Formats: sequence, C-alpha cells, structure tokens
Amino acid sequence: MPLPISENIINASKAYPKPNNFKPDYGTAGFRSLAENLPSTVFRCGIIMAARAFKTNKSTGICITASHNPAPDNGVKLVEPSGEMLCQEWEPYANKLANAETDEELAKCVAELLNSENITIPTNPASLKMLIAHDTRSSGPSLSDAAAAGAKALGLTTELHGLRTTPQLHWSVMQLNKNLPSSEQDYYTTLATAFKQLVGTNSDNNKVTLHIDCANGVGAPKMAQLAPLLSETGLEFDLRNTGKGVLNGGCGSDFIQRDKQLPENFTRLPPTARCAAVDGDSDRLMYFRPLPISSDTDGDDSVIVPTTSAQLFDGDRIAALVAAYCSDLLTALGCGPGCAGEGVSLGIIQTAYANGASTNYLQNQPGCSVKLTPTGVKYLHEAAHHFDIGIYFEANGHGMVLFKPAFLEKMNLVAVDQGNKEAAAAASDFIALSQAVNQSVGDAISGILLVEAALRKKGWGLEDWAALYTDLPSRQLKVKVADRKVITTTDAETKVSEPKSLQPLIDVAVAEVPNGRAFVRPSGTEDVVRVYAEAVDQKMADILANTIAALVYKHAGGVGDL
Ligand code: 16G
Ligand code: MG
Repeated sequence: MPLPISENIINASKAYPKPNNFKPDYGTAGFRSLAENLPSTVFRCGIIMAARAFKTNKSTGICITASHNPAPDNGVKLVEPSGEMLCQEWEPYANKLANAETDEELAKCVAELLNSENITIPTNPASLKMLIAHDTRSSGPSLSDAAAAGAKALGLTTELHGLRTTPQLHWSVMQLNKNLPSSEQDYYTTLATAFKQLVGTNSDNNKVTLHIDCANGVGAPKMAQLAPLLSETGLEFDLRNTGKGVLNGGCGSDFIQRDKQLPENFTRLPPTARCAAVDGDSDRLMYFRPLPISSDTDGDDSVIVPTTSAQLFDGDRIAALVAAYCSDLLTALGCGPGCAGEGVSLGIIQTAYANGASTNYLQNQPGCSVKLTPTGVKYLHEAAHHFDIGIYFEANGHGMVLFKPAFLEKMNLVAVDQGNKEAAAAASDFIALSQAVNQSVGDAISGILLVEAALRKKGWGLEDWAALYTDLPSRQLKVKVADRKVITTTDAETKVSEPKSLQPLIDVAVAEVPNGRAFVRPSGTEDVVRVYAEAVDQKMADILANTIAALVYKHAGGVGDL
C-alpha cells in the first residue's frame, strides 16, 4: 500500500533540510544561490514540476545551472511542457514551497497547491516524466538527484540527462511533448540538417572559421558534438576556453559584454577573426572581433598583433541582423494583396537596455514593429508570441526568433507552390529557420547557426554587419541599497513609480544631457539597483550615470560607499 502523499513528502524531505535563515527567491529565471544552500530548494522544485506535469498531463523539466554566475553558485531553471520557462502564475507556488521552514509545513504547502490547482495524482502516470540535466558545476549531479527525489516523492518518473546546455533540455521537453524526436543526438541532427538546408554545402568562398569562447562551460563538449555535422557547410568551430580554466572566469559572453575586453586565450588572433562567446549554460550569445591596437601590421592580416580590446556584436545587433534577414525573406514571399507575405507580422522585442541606436534603426525598417518589455527572457518570449515572426534579444545575448505555428503551416503550403519559385524558396527558408533555431528558449548554439545563416544569405561580413548602425555610448552602474524592492518601475522599467520623488529628478538629469536616456531598476538576480545611462558621448553618459546613481543612493536608502 503506497504511503499517502503528505507522508511521502515528509519522509523524502528529511534528506533535504532547508538551511536556517535561507530565504530563496524565484527571481528572474529561477532560484540561484551558493550551491551548498540549494538541495532543499531543488528538491522542492522537483515537487513543483511534478505537480505541473500532473496538472498539464505532459512532461516537464529541470535544469541545474547558475548560468553566467561563478562556479561555486548553482541554481535551478524550471521547464514547462511547451519547453518554455515555468509559467508566471506558478512562480508564487515555487516561492512558497521553497521557503517552507519544516518538512510538515512543506507537505501542507504541497497539499494546498494540489488542492487549489485541482490536481489528482494519477495512479499510473507512466506516460509522464520529468527530464533533469545539469551544467558543468561540480554540484550538478547531486542537485539533479535532489530534483529527482522531489519528483519521485509526488510519484513522477524522472529521466536524468546528465550534462546538457539549458536550451538543449528545454528543446528535449518541447519535442517530447510533441511526440517528436527528442534525444541529444536528435538535437544536433535537427539543427545541422536545417542549417544545411539554409546555407547549402560548402564552396571554398563559404569557408568560415568561428573562434568560440565556451566560457569553460557545458557549451564546449556540446558544440564539439555539433561541429562535425556542419563540416559540409564550410562552417568550422575553433573552440576555446573549453573547460580547463575557471567557469565564466575571465571569459564568456557576460565578461565580454561587461569589459569589452578579449577573453582569455583570444589575444593572439588576426584582426579579421570572427569570434563568438557563450555563457556557462550556453543560452547567451555574443559575437565579437579583436580591435587592433596599433597599425604595425601595415595592413598585413597575416601578422598577428597582440590586442586586448573587443568590438562587440551584442544581442541588439544580432536582432538587427535577423530582422534584416527575415525582411528579405518576407520581400521574397511578396507583400502585396494575395501574396504569401501579405499581413505577416514581424515584431522585434527589446528591453530598456537595448542601445537607443539599435531601437532607432529597427523602428525605421519597413514592416517592423518594435516592442519593449521588462528585463528577463520570460517577458520577451511571451511578447514574441504576438507576432507571426517574433524576434527577441536582450542586449546581453539572450534571444531567438520565434515563429507562430499558423505562420509555419502557411509556409508549408507556399513551399510546395510551383507557381512562384521565389516565394516557395523563402517559405522553405522560414521552415528551415524554425528548425535550426531552438523554438523553446534562447539558445546560443542555435543562435550561432541563425547568425551564420543570416550573414551568408545576405553575403555580409562583420564589416557590413557593424555598419548597420553605430551604438550610442552608454554606462551601467549598480547601487547597493538596504532593500532593492523599495524601487518599483513601470512602462517596461523605463520609469520609476516608487519612491515618487525619484523619477522627476531623473527626468531633470536626463534633460540636461544631449541625446540623454536613463533608467533605474531593481536587479532580479542581485541585491542591487541597476542604473543605465546613454548619451552622445562617453563622458556625458558617465556623468549622467553617476548623477543618477547618487539620486538612487539618496532616495532609495543607499548603503556603504557609492
Ligand atoms: C537573468 C535572465 C536574463 C536577464 C538577467 C537580468 C533569463 C533566462 N535570464 O539572467 O534574461 O537579463 O537575469 O539580471 O531570463 P538582473 O535582473 O540582475 O539585471
Ligand atoms: Mg545563461
């Protein structure tokens, strides 16, 4: 006779006691903390995602990762049956369960969750499961076991997938629930086959070597598995920072974006080198190239001059490239009445961090609607659903292009229409793009294929891409405050609503600076308030950021040194 659920949970939970004084907060993308704090949180996330599976009658997933954070940290990202992030309505349950102080209180919270969501645990839930994976952090395997124990306590079967990038696990959950091939090998085959369809096979002038900074994370072994499948296309990966160094230490997309410096092991490359960087769990992507520091080469590219600075091609610029490429395909579909491209909506979703020059560029592209959301993939992804083609990128490199299923169905019909070869080819490209680009969540690996396809289709090099627009100088600062939640914002984080005294003062400071723009927001991942300022030149941007940081310090309870 199986134990009643509450007893099961109380028994299983004993192995995962919550540390005293630990108050986990779901935050922007799940829970994150020092790994040693997390076993109880992850165990409870196993329970939540099992409940979610029973609620939806579909399989769910859990990724153990702290993304771009330091190696001693870890975290947990929760995967919906659709492959997207846990729906926002369930986040309060996650917080509630994670913060229950005792095993008994936890069992009570679970009972309440099951009750309010009307969930009955099936007697034979064999067709449902939870997929669990982790990144390269040493705490990953034991935390995966904690997640599995949570799921089992509620009676859900688990499948341990070991080392995977976060987007790979999201992809597998999405595929599994659509009854489509879902293994890791299927991921490589699907992406590579679609990429080949898009760019064709190699001719000598198509050869591209991409030097990839893998952040010493899980992306390294995974891209090494994909690379051979791409060889026919002429795209080659030169993988660096593959695991010997420190995870996200002196390398990775976050390091490059923040410091605009070349990562470790990238300082001796020809100035024309095409480079990309991912983060610790491979869901962020940044392109870059070395900025030559001198003209000693006399224009000779084969002379390698040590350099430390990088020119960035960030998420905003990736979005601009993808928008340009999708616009070309829409033109090929034909946009007039009765044509396949008629009435197709193309949206670009950004956050307030998008460089003003990128927003300006995109707003001026015919047929593109630009929308702003708060920071965090969950908001951008949701907004992208409102368009047939929804391109979203955060400046920090999280993003993708999402296609509406109804649009793809239409493309399936157009692709076989022999009457208009140009439209049929464009429709086939859209279909291939929807397979090369992971549709569940932003994915740096499929992002590389997206960028490479777009550049090749447009016949562009990095020079052309860089010429789309010139970034406005900007500065980001952070201010330590006693409680970051005293600041609340509105209008996609562009305006402060509380404390009321702050926004009028920010407005005055911004008005004094030519082309000034600035906003502040409480971080969703760190105990700080973030300040962003932009202006015509770097000096002005710095002054504006400093002025606003001082205002935040004064009006929102700053602590320590500013
Ligand atoms: C998380 C979010 C990222 C966001 C960042 C903001 C996901 C998968 N990740 O890393 O989208 O840009 O938080 O951090 O949603 P902040 O709130 O500390 O500025
Ligand atoms: Mg990440």
